[in-house]
Amino acid sequence: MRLLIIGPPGSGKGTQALHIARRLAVPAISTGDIFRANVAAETPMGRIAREYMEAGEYVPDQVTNTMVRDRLSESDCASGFLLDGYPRTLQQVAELETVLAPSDSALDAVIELAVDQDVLIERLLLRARSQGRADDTAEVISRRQELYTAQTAPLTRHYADLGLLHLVDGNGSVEDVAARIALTLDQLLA
Ligand code: B4P
Repeated sequence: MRLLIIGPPGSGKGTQALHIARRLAVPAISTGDIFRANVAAETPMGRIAREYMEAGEYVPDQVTNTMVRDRLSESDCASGFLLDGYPRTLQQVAELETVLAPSDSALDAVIELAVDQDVLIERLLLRARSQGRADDTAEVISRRQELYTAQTAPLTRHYADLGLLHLVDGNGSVEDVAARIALTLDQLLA
């Protein structure tokens, strides 16, 4: 299966992506995680990504698209994948469609996590205290949310029009949300 998981910062994408990938035996590919690994290793890409991430801005499409294209060409993605945090812009949507077109491997589904605003903030501030991620300050969280609303939320309309979108309530515990996603996966696999 070829899946996307989409949702605002703090919606639990990365957390749930691991559950889904384990169940479907596909790689979970998080663009945020790949960028953070490159920032930590101080690669040329990491040096570019760092300034955008720390400001809560999106890393430029060209950089992100090249990275995802390379990752999807690896052999473990041949029979499926779960993309977490990509695409985030309409330009990335178009790029993903171009990447998948030659292999005739369209997406199977897009899972959107919907979470109340106060819950999102609470989770990210909690993570800021426990993990100290550079982009989890109140100011940067607010910018990330603003960008999500302006640039990423509109993508859900595109996937709804294609009949691919599955909206899941992302409020509640990790286990509650995982159980709701499992029901959606059951329907997709039936
Ligand atoms: P991401 O790493 O994708 O950051 P995120 O949106 O906060 O998602 P994340 O997966 O970390 O958090 P989650 O909601 O699972 O991106 C970081 C940055 O990278 C972006 O701002 C951007 O600069 C750059 N970037 C990434 N992809 C890009 C792209 N395609 N184009 C351009 N730039 C890109 O979880 C948040 C917290 O909530 C966690 O601590 C988790 O433990 C907790 N949590 C989750 N579910 C919970 C639950 N049910 N109950 C309680 N806590 C829960």
